[in-house]
Amino acid sequence: MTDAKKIATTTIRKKMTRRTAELLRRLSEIPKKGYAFGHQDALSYGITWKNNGKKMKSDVALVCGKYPAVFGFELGNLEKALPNSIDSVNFDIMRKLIRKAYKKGGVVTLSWHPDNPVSNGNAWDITKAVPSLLPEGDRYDTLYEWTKNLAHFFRSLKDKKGKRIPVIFRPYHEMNGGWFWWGKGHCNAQEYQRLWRETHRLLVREFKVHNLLYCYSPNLLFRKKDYLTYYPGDAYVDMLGIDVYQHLTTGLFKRHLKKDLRTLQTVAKAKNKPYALTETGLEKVNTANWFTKVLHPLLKDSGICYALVWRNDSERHHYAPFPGHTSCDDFIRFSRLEEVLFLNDLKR
Ligand code: BMA
Repeated sequence: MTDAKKIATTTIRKKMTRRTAELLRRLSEIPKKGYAFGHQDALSYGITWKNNGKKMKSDVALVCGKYPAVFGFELGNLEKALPNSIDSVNFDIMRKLIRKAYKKGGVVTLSWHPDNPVSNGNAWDITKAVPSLLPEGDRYDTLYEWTKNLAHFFRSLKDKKGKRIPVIFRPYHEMNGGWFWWGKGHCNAQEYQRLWRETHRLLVREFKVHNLLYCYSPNLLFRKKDYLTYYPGDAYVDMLGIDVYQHLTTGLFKRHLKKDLRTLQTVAKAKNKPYALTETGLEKVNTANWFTKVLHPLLKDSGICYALVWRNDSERHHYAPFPGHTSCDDFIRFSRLEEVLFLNDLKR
């Protein structure tokens, strides 16, 4: 690392708000007690309801009486300054829910599925785009505008006293898969890293956003050495993650997750950064005792700070139980396990 870069890095770290540094410390300390349970869009909607932002509500809480400790929110569409996310959550309501989650001691993590800046299709439109977003590219102005719109939202996340709420930002995820425009096959590792660093630079330097922790999260790996292929560098990443879903058999999921969690642990320990299972789940949760017999045994000694299951969109697309679901009893048992931390277990 050149001296100039070293100085730049130190400056960036120093600007992090006190609360953001505190969030980083909290995340590092969670594994001493267990791991936190997270749910994507937990507060925004459930299978039969939608939140207007006035009160906390969650399918998970309706089932087991406890709120998740980690709350996922999705930012897709915010880059275009649209009023609602790609999953139909109004951003003003989202802001209110983030405030409530933080006030109660919860951890907030933000995913982002931005549209394809070249084709105007969605995040899954794999028209080549990354090179054109880079400073020398012909769509750099789009990256600038989009990042500005995100920054505006991040800066608006404030508690009652006007202090900025710290959140985890997990952009350009699952880059080692080929399904997103920023993923494998649609840009090379160097272009990806430059996109990440430029986004980071714009947020920190240009738009003065200092309440974010940056999380790097590839999808399921094939080889251990693949974890860092797209890694933008220690100065641009605060925590490490991995997304591993059960798409096929339980046996395969167990084998894959076990291996990947070990990789994650090794890399994160060497880098001294907290790490998490940033997305997981079995769609529809239709395996008996999945939470207590499949997921938990894999996670309990993994050292992760949290595991987040994906969203409860509909009867066909959900990852957490809801009242009446066949996995409710198992989930209640899961929620009572000492090592599984819910909102009340995370003291700030
Ligand atoms: C995917 C699905 C989509 C959703 C996207 C972003 O896994 O749940 O329906 O739009 O995540 O949240």
